[in-house]
Amino acid sequence: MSLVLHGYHFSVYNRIARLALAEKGVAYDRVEVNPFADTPPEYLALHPFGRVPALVHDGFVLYETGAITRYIDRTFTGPALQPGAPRALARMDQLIGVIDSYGYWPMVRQVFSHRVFRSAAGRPVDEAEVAQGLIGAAKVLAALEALASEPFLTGPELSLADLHVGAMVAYFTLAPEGAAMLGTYPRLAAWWGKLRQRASVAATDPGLPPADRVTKA
Ligand SMILES: N[C@@H](CCC(=O)N[C@@H](CS)C(=O)NCC(=O)O)C(=O)O
Repeated sequence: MSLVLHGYHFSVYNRIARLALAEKGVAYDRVEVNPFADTPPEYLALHPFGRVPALVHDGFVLYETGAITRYIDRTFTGPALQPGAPRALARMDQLIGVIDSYGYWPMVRQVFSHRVFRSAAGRPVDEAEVAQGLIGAAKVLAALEALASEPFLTGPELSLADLHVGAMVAYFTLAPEGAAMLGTYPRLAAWWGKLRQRASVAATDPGLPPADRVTKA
């Protein structure tokens, strides 16, 4: 069996796919692709939009992280990462949709990228982007707080929603303003306090770039 995840080390979406593979206990190979640099034509043949990640399983090519994680869950043995009950499953899909559509940009590309990643890489930080990101993030966290179950976002068991939202929250809370904001949402703060202790979260931690690297997250 051949299973290869093509992705960028610092990509939050790449981490989501890695979290799903780690939680299922699946072994795989990785190919590093930086979508912010010159994307090689071989990669564009896998992903016409040039984003990461893409998964190749015995010749079957799949891109879009939500499709990848659902495929991983359905294909491999290990704990189920999607609830069976229709409403819990709908909530999982909704939470993933909310964080993709409304959370990724303000939480990751504005707050994390500028406050944390750029500053670690020694690149200029745009304070207006951080400020705008925090406004957008507050609306997203309020929505997630209202939708979240306990102890996991969709109920008693870990689901793909925890991994999808968790990867974004991991980056967001590396910014001091992000950590402070999450702390004002008790349900999310308690959820993240437990989720962050999982072995999969530690195993997929991308760290931060060294100061002289010119890269984007
Ligand atoms: N809808 C895509 C989004 C993936 C995505 O945006 N990945 C980022 C890295 S975190 C990327 O490739 N960005 C490159 C760019 O914006 O040009 C998915 O779910 O996989």
